[in-house]
Amino acid sequence: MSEFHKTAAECSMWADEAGHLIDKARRENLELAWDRLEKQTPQCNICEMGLSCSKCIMGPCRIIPGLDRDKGVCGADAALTVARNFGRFVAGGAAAHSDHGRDLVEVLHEIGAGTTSAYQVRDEEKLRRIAAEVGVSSEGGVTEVAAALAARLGEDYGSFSRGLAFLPRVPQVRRELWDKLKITPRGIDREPVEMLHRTHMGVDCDPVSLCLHSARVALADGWGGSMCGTEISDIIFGTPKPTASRVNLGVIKKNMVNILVHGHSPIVSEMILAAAADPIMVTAAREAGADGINVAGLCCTGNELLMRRGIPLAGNHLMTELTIVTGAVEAIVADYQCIMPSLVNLSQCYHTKFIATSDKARFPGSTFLDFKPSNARELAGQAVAMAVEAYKKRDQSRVDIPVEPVEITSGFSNEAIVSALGGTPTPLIEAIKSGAIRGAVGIVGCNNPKVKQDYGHVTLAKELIKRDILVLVTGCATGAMGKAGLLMPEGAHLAGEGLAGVCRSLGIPPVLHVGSCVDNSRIIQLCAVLAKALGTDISALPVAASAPEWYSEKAAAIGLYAVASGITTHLGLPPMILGSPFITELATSGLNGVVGAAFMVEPDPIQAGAKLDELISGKRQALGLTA
Ligand code: MSK
Repeated sequence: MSEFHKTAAECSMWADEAGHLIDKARRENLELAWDRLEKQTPQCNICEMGLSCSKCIMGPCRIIPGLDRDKGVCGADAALTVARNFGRFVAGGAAAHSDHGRDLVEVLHEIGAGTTSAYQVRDEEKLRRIAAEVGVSSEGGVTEVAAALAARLGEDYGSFSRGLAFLPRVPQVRRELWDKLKITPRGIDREPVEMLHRTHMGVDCDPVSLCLHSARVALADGWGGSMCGTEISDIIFGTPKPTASRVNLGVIKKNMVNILVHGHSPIVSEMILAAAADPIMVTAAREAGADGINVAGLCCTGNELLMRRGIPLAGNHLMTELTIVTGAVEAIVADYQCIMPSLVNLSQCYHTKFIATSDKARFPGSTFLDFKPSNARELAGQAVAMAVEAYKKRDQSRVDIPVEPVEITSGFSNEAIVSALGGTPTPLIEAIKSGAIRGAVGIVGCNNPKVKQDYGHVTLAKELIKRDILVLVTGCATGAMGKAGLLMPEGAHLAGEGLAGVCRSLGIPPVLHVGSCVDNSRIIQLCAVLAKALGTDISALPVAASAPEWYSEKAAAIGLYAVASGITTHLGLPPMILGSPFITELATSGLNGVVGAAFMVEPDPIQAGAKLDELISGKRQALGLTA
């Protein structure tokens, strides 16, 4: 167990509000993720190394090199077993992001077909711009263009796409490399399905071939499914602009009906937000004794509402259970991904309604509302009405909201960043050339109860900005950065002189919130824009990515599409590959010679900051810039 492993007791040393509510849960005999982790510890070392296989019933097999068990029943050795397991892990993440993206394409299709009135195109300029970019007609009525764009992006989900619509965004030199390596993604759905095929017993038995296909799967996510999710969400719900908001448990209000939206897709959460503003609902809430209705976000659907609407963020992945423990949450409305099944039982210990809304994410014991674009408005009204009813059953003596909210700024889409720079990326390029901004790191992703909550994110960000390295943040790292004051322009006092000067002149924070986990596509797109402007490949840029507290298959897919795009990626915890020295070496070093980037595993965020600084210095020098 590393020194960064965090027990429930240690949690209170780091995040006061978390520790406070963990203590409350103890008094109320409630079990949380940290408790379950302790019960699971020590965890299976063979699984942790990626050396167990349960993909057929000749097994399950445990590969233990050196103990005369160096092969499974089928003959697969450590390298093949690790490669198969990692391939499926990445495919799970890519499938999740891409299926999310498909849901947005389908809503755009319904807008085009005129079969939904709940959703409209809010950013017509972006609709027409993206349509023109991907080669469909941008002329004509909005519904006509929406239908054509949905049809074009829908093609990318099949096997016979003419080539992913967003691939021309990738610098030519990188596309040629992918073609040479045979890892250019051919279809968003095709690559994860092919991974399931390849990892069936007796198909692809070459660990290198499987690793290359893992990269292709991840690229289909980053430049395909996730990019569709981001771009279509912007078209339907609006492209984010800098907006003020608040973060932490303090955004839950004692005298309000509190509705927390949880999951990833803005399709449901945007409707809940609209329904909560309905004067009839607000009157009902007042009649129930509340001052009104308060909507706040959790995890990435929270990031979606935060970016576009300035809706406050109550917490990230590890805070979701604790929001219920405040005793002041009337409803959690969930769509999919990163929603702990434990939330249903926990909500039953309070007056909280847990409302599931996606047919593909069912939660036994919850209330299920089968959201579709055709009924979204009506069902959102039902969900809000349930929350109002729940308020009447709230036990005010159990309410405990231990903190006041912290102010943040959000909404830094690529369009917003370029607009802040005067309409062109040139000032950013000049700042990088001059060394005022020495480079940039995208800090992405989750929390994990094995890691001190928020510590990895915040410590690494501080290490980077003090070295004049701009940080872009997505997903659950956002809450951590916000609580630490790094999402406000005033946070620039923690930055080096160069970055602080840029922040002051533009009025921006040293850490820019760029969205949810699908919105890591914004970061790779921005890197592609910079690389093209400099006439180079992405791998030459002084940039990196980091997931200091990651836990999910999606984070693995993000990390791998970043690496395959040429962006070295730091991980605070190793993936389950250490059982194969060959695969471990390939991931952490060998890939440099293949795609010009690799994974860097470093649990200590201070050390990670120093290593990323060294990487960025090297890239700068190779470009002929001062280190
Ligand atoms: S929600 S994937 S815990 S960022 Fe996107 Fe947060 Fe990670 Fe889920």
